[in-house]
Amino acid sequence: MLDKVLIANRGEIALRILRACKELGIKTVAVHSTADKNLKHVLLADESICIGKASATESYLNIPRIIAAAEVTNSIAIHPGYGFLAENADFAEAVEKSGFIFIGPTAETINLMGDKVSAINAMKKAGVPCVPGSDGPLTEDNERNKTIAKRIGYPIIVKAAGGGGGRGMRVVRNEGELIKAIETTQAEAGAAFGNPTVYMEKFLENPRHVEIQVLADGQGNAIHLGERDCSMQRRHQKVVEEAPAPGVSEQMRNKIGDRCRRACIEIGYRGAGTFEFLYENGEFYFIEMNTRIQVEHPVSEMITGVDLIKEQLRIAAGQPLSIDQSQIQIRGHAIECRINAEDPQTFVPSPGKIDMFHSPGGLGVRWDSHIYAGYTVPPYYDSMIGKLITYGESRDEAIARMRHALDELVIDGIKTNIPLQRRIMADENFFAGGTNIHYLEKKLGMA
Ligand code: MV4
Repeated sequence: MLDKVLIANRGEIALRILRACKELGIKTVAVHSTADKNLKHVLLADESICIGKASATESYLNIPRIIAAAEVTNSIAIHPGYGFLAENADFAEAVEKSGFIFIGPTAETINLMGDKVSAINAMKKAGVPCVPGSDGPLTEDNERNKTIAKRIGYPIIVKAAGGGGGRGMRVVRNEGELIKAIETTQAEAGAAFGNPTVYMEKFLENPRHVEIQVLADGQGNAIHLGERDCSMQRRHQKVVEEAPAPGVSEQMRNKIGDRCRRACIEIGYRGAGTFEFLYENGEFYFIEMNTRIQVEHPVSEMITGVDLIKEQLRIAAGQPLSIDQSQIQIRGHAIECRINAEDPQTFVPSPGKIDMFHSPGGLGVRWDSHIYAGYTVPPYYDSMIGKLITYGESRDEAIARMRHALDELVIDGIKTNIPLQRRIMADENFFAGGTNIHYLEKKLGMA
């Protein structure tokens, strides 16, 4: 096993990684900004190092400082968590070049998936179903672009190859808007990502966001852990996630899961990963792959019993996968509500001191959070302060447990989105299951 792991992140995921390390007998190093010296995982880690000022660019995004911290602590490996440097190929490369293990895929794989055009090409080649599209970058040839759009059929969507996660996209509903839209998206993409490359896809009007979790050891073995439905979102920020996805049959799961599993083997994928799909009329359409552990990984853990962070650590230590696909059984249902320090009406962040805190509990209730009474939520980072996850034998049982767990959860002193989560858990359409990516914004009167 790895002797010592440096955790290059903060908040709940840093604590989640620390707990997995402790279970495996791995020593832990916390790196933190000046604003984060009182983080729970910093206090629990074997060693901790302040790496810079509060601003993320000076600390959690500061590659030389993080590598220097790994050097002075004799760390073996670096876990990037999610966000920050987790999908930064230059970081993965710098980590490996400095003689440490990057807990994730190779820099080459991160680059392949970071470019959405090359990611789609790789997946299409590996037999993963994709959205009908341009099958490559658009060129200066406007007649060619019009022909591609006509073949696909309007509406189409122009996307930046360097984008992803909702940045750099434009819907086009007829040929008259096409050329202008391509040029604008190219210009924006060049400025935002330093890469003006754009591509085209059929625009799906009312899809759900369903993603497949995978684990691969880079030694020829890969498994899938079923799907998650992440359709309950606002402005590309997920609010509620669940597993399995309502309405996805075991047969469909096995079919799409097997395609993802095989694709991992074909591209030599290593680590935890997620295949993002749009799901419409019972069909899966690949859009992007995430090469990191994701915020919503706990719902997959709850329905499979697999500890995804421990698996990441074992894979990084060079161990082959300890489980094969036949040992993965989907059982029950899990829901995750993201708890944010924000105004539940305006969504404006609400940092500050938590003066009272009561955590929920009981059978099937999991609370992944670093907060405590007396903790001050800093204003510099993401507003997510915890994740409430409930498990039940059925979806109804998981929802019932979530409703009561939200009632038990008390966070006073700052505003939180707990009232919004209670509204969602009381929503009849959420209860019915299978709402699409536009549902929450419509409910909130945004769309
Ligand atoms: C799409 C789409 C419809 N059709 N692609 C937004 C985030 C990025 N990961 C991909 N996105 C979309 N791609 C086609 N061909 C609609 C979206 C989309 C979306 C996707 C997932 C979750 C929330 C979303 C919200 C708006 C648009």
